[in-house]
Amino acid sequence: MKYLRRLLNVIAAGCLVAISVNAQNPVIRDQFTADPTARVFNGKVYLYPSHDIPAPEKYPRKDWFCMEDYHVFSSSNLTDWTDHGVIVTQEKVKWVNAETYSMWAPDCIERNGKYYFYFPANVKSGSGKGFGIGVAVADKPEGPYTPQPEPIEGIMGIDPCVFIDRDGQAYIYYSLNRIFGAKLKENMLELDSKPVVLGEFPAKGLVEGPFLFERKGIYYMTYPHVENKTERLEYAISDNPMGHFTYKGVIMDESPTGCWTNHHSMIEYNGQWYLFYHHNDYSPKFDKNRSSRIDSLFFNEDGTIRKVLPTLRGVGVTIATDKIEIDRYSHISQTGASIALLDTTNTFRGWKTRFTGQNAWARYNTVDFGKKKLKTVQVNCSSPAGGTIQVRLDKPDGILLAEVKIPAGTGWKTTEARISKYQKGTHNLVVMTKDDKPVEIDWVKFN
Ligand code: FUB
Repeated sequence: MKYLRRLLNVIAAGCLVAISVNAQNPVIRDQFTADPTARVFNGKVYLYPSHDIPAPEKYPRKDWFCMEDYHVFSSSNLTDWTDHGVIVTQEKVKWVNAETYSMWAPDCIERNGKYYFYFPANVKSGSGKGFGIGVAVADKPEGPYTPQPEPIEGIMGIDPCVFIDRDGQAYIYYSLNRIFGAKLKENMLELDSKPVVLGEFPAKGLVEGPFLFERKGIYYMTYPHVENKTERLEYAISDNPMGHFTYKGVIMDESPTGCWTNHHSMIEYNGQWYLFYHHNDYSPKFDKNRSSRIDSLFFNEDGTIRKVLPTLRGVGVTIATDKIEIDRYSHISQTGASIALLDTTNTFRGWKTRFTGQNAWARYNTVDFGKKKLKTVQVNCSSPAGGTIQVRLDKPDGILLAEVKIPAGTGWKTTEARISKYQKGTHNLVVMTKDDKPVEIDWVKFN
């Protein structure tokens, strides 16, 4: 029996490694992934999110966060993500109170070829209400990770962020309503200074999820903060990793749809900066089940950060011969175009684009049409009255690639049409209605 269970585990782990999940936003599409910390290791991007799950029967707090383990994902193009499976689970960490499902926002950092994964969780001893921060160590970014037997001594708090300065000094930041900072010893497992409150951050409106990075000699302390109703992302800068920090502004406004938390990280990858953050895309009615998103981040000449507008399109290049989900649009027409979930009972099935008027359009940026001539386009759609869709390049009045007459009827059908004019290279794709017959589209694909 034991052998059989072990065999099944091995097979399950193998399956996880093989799963490659598509972008765009949200980037991980088969499970909830909150609090995304991204790191670049060995030329690849590794994503260490926390893992929201629907509350199991034995967990009484149905209206609260519920998290029992962590996965790690990797990508070299920010578009295709590989799930490396579970790296740390509450059941296997001695000091964690596994009744609380409290494996909150983590971080990971490399030092001297070892990878240190930091995670907060409710400790077993004491009142059972306090959070400690644990460390698990691995030889590779994707693990296997071995948790330390005890949390870091001297810290009670959540949302660790670890930073190694150019001089080799490591720092840990975390929060407990305020932001704390301390030095870490070379072993990355123990404090090298007493944690202090970085007092320049707001004392009102929960401040959590600190993320510190350095760029061109400026230390950026970035953090979610509730100024009005929900968390927005703000930042402050300093010439020292322990401050004093000067407030500079808002990086991302409060969620337009009311997701209470936002938690983020930033990386530079292949010369471009990216903001990783979360939103309750797959759980519109319960904002404790969140999903990771990515959008590009830009700096002004003076080092200040430009505000990021959250998008559904996200980042990365989409290959024309893949299924292009235009519901993750870059822009849509002001009237006649919208999106909806494909299946409200299984939100992970994703979304569809709805067109309800003539000349309604959705533009999906950065599609790579490759070097070879593509001959046909397929549209997976449904149109009770049989509408006609135009597929164009770059803009609504751009080159007409194909016209697709959709047969009248209910249910999803894939209709194919020949491409009349074709251009190679990377373009924006526009899908639009020729008439006013309602059409729903799941995906578009070139062959
Ligand atoms: O995911 C649980 C908690 O919600 C995180 O630790 C916070 O940053 C917030 O995102």
